[in-house]
Amino acid sequence: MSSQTGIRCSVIRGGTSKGLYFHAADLPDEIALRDAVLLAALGSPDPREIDGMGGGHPLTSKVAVVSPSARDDADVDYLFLQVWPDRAEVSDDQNCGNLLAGVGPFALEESLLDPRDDTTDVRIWMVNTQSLAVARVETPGGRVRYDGGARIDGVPGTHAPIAIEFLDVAGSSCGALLPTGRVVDEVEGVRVTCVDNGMPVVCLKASDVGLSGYEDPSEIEANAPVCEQVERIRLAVGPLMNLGDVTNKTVPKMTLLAPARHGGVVTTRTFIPHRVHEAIGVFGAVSVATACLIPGSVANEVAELGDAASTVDLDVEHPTGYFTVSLSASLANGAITIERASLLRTARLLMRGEVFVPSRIWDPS
Ligand code: NQM
Repeated sequence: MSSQTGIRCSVIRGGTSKGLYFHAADLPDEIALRDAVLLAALGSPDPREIDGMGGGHPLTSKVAVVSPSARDDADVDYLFLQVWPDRAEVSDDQNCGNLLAGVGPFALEESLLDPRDDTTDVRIWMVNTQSLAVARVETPGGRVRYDGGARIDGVPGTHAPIAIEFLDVAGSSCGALLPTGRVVDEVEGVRVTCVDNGMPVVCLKASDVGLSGYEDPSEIEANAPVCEQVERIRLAVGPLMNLGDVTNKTVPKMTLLAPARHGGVVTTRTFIPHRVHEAIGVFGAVSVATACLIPGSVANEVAELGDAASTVDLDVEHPTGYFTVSLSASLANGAITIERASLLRTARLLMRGEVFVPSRIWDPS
C-alpha cells in the first residue's frame, strides 16, 4: 500500500489568483474529510504552506470544485473553497470571480462539455452564491486557446480574453444589494456603505481611518492601529449585513476608497479581510463599482463618475492598476437595479496531474 493518495487535479491561474481545480467526484463526499484532504493538499496550516501546493497567501491558497450541472441553465457547477494558509480552516462563505475565470477552460479541458465553434460559452452555476455566470472561452479548432492579446492588471503579459457576464448576483450573499437597508451606516464612528453585488463589501473613506488610500498593501498591513480599527468595523458590521458573527469568515471585504488618480472612478485598497489585496477581487470590484453608482453612498461621494449612463464601464483603480467593470443599471426613485455586470479576465492552465496527500488522511482504496 502506498503511503500517499494521488488525486487528479489541475493548477490554473484564474485572473489574479491561482488555485487547484478538482472534479467533485474525485474528492470525499463528507465535508470534514474533504476539508482535511484539501488542507493537506495545500499544506495548511503553515504561513508558507511549504508542505503543499498553496502559495502562503489567500490569493494562492484556493480551490475550485467542478462537476457537471444538473440544472438546465448551466453546464457545470463550481464551488469555491478558500483554504486559509495559516490556520486549519476551509471556508465556503464567499465566491471567487478570479478562480471562476479558470472554470471554463477546466471544464473544456476535462471534457465536461464540448467546445462549440471558435468560442464556447460555458454556463457556470456558482454554488457559493447560487447564481449564474457565463464565461466565453476561445476554442479555435476545438481546443482551449490560452495565448492572446488581453491584458489584466496584476498579471504579466497578455493572454486570450475570457469575457464573463453575471445576471443575478445582487444580494447573493447577504439577501439584498444594500444588506443593512440603508445607503450609509455609521459604525465605530466611521461612515460606511455596505453593498453586496456578488461579494459582501464595506466601503469607507481611507481618510476616515487616517490613510491617503494610495499606500502600498504592505505598508497598510504593517500599520497595526489601522488594521485593528478596520477589523473592529468589520466585526461590528457583519451582523448588520446578515452575515452573523464574521470573526472566522472571509467576508465582508473592507475597501478603503480615495479619489482616483489615473482616470478611473475611484482608488481602492481592500482587506480580504486581513491581508490587503495586491489588486482587487472580481466580485469585490463589481460591488465597489455598484456602490459608486448609488446616490448618497460613501463610494458615490468619492467617485468621479462623469456622465454615467445606464450602461457604464467603470475603472476601479487598485494597487497594481485598474479593473474595468461594465454595469447595466437603472435608477428609479433613488433606488438602483443592476441588470447585468460583465468584465474581462484571463486564465492559464499551468499543470495537470495528481496532487498527493498522506494516505493516513484519506485512503479511498
Ligand atoms: O471578489 C479575493 C480574488 C478574490 C476573490 C478576495 C475574488 C472576487 O482576487 O470575486 O476574485 O476578495 O478574497 O481572487
